[in-house]
Amino acid sequence: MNTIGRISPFIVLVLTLLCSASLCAQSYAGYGIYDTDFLPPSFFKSNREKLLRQIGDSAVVVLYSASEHTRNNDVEFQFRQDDDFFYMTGCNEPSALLILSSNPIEVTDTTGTHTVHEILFVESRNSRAETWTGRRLGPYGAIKVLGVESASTNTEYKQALRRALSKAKALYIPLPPEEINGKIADMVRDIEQTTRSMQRSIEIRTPLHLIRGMRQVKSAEELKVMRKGVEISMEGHRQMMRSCKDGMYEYQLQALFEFVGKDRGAEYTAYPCIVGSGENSVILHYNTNRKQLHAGEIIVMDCAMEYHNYATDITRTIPVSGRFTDAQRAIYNIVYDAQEEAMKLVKPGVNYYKEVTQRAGEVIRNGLLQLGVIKDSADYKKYFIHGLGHPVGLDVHDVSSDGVLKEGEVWTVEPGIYIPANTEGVDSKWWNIGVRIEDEVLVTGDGNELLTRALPRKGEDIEKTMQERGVVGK
Ligand SMILES: [Mn+2]
Repeated sequence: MNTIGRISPFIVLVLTLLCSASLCAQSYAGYGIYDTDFLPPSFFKSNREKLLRQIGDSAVVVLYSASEHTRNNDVEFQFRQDDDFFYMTGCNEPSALLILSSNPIEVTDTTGTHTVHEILFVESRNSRAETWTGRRLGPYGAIKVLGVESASTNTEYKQALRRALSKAKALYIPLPPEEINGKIADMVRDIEQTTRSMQRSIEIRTPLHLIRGMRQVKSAEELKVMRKGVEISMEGHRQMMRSCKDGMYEYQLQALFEFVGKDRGAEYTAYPCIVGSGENSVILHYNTNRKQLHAGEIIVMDCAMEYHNYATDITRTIPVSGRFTDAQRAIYNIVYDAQEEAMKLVKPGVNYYKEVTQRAGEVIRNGLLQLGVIKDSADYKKYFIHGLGHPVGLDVHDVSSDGVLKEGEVWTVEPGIYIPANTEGVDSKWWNIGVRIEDEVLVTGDGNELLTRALPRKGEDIEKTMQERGVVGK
């Protein structure tokens, strides 16, 4: 009795927490949001605060969502949010606008009249429209779900903008992209006119370098989301390895990858899947994926999912038959060694585009010289024709940096060798061998962590995995 008496407040507390958590998830469902592992509102809030600190006093920032794009006639491409706008809001809706002001602005919204530094403008809720195109946050939902200080419908931004600009010396607004269209294009044009019509001179600047500077280093919360995307993409690759056989089509491997990716909850591929066999293995961004696979060929599979807006980027190269030929293995091992040697150098302070890239180039050059594929050492560049890698984040080719690595950045390391058929002076046994191995590394305090470690990468390990026929996870 006593024991129960003592435990019960604890049980009540636990039950209350559980209930509120489930109520929370349930109420978001009213806005069409069912996932419970999105980045928290505090992440986006802290990004907005960092940006406000960087723009200093008397400045206003306006950011806006991506446009919707027609695929054909009445059909639109699936909407994909603008990365910089997403990074500041967590909002995945079109026709949305964010105003940040270093001077407080007085607003009246669904929660009353108060002074704020941030207002998000979104489409109003409209049951008729939502029946066609899906549930929306609406202003109340934007405050509740995204945690912005204030929100209004996207027809009401003008007054707030005038108020914010009335005391501002500078307006930070991105230049509209060339393909801007629809409602957001009208809004951006209108903002330009409003700014010009103000009775005082306001300096117009771009905020993108500030936001992109922030985006380079990933927070622990972002890394959690990114690791999930990596985990899902690795599962997809394992499935392709286990299912690959002579006579299948490239698009069937792609279908298996995309099935696993979506089955594990990723929303989209991070880029169109590249599944290139034989003569297509030497085409860097081949993605029509229509050819039949034949034993004896090699396949470059550059496939990765996007999870909760964050990209992944992984490539594996496998033999159709399950066993590399001697020539394929020789090329594969050079690329593998180049990647190993390059990854050893990845740590804070090192210049990726110089030291790391150079090391991979040396290994490829020496390997090709040794095999007799090249005779002149400068010629290795004819076969290793792309950069060694790039940062990954919201964009698969994420915001650029000067290449000097910082703790918390995620980079790909993706050396490759591609030898097309009929390459003059190169023995025909090397023709149509394309190999790319691409992994993601996280720069840590004293080195790096290979995020894709769990996916077979050594030639022998790939062959072993290909023998495990069947369905991943079974
Ligand atoms: Mn890549």
